[in-house]
Amino acid sequence: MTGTVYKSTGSWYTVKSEKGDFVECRMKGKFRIKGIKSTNPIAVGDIVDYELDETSDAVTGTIHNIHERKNYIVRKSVNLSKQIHIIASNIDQVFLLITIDNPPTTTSFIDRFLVTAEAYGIEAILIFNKIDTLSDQTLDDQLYLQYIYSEIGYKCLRISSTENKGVDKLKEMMVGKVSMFSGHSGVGKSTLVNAMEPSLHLKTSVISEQSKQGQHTTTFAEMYDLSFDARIIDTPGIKGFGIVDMEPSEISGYFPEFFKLKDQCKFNNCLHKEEPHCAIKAALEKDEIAWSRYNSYLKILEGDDEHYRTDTYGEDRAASDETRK
Ligand SMILES: Nc1nc2c(ncn2[C@@H]2O[C@H](COP(=O)(O)OP(=O)(O)OP(=O)(O)O)[C@@H](O)[C@H]2O)c(=O)[nH]1
Ligand SMILES: [Mg+2]
Ligand SMILES: [Zn+2]
Repeated sequence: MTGTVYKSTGSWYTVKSEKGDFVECRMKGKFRIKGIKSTNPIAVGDIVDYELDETSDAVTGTIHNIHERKNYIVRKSVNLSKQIHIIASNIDQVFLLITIDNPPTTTSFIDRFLVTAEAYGIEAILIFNKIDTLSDQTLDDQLYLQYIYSEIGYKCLRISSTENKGVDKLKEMMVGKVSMFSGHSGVGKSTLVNAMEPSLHLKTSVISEQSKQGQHTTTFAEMYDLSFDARIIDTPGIKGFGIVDMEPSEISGYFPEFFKLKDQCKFNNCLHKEEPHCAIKAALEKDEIAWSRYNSYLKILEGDDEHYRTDTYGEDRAASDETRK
């Protein structure tokens, strides 16, 4: 039988069959997909072949094959530094939820996310959430960010999940597709899913007054069918996105506004650092490229990934426990 993985908790996978019922499945043995070293062999969104177990009273199944993934999005694993964690697969578009100060989302985080999505060929859309909370200052910051990213060509939405503003436009963009919500803990991913489909009652938590951080309320990625012919994958908050195995020369290709100019650099292997007659640096001086984007580029080039070391939450722990067995 064939089905789609809707939830994965490390050792059990909730699979939706083609008929529409849900079966709890385990994985047969230890099979790995060639070329991917991940802490989780099966991810939400995977299409799998499974058999129903004959022995158990409850209806359970065993997965024996994973269909080839159209795409997938990963981050570096915390505990096993060389490994990656597949957040979800077979997605049509990914929405990054951004809040300006509750919690703060940095441009470096946004840009790593966008580079990851570009590298995996998944359309990324930015959602500025909690627009109801903006002050004069943070409104300026929000509009400036929106300006930078729309100029590059990224679609941007302004939403208040709690006041239901901008939600209808988002729903329109989701019809007929599998979408994923991503962003830091506390930006309102689950709240936004609830705003679109109140009957789901997903668990949400207020962010800490003191640290201005979320509380990692959602601990496993999970897919939901929505009533308007759309599917959404809600994911746990993330501190950093893994830039996995990227050659230095490749990185600027994932910054669309750099990519457009790079043929004009004097050297065709220009890394846009100290090289003379660099079109990207010239554009930067003319304010045609944002400094924040250039700084993110340099950080990725240097392989600076301090973000990941402090990133811990349930999904990773469960997945690596499984790996150790
Ligand atoms: N004022 C305001 N508050 C919001 C909005 N969206 C979410 N919140 C609040 O932000 C807090 C965090 O929301 P969650 O939905 O739990 O955040 P999350 O992104 O799912 O967090 P994790 O599951 O931890 O990754 C809750 O108290 C929400 O009520 C919004 O648009 N405006
Ligand atoms: Mg959540
Ligand atoms: Zn250059």
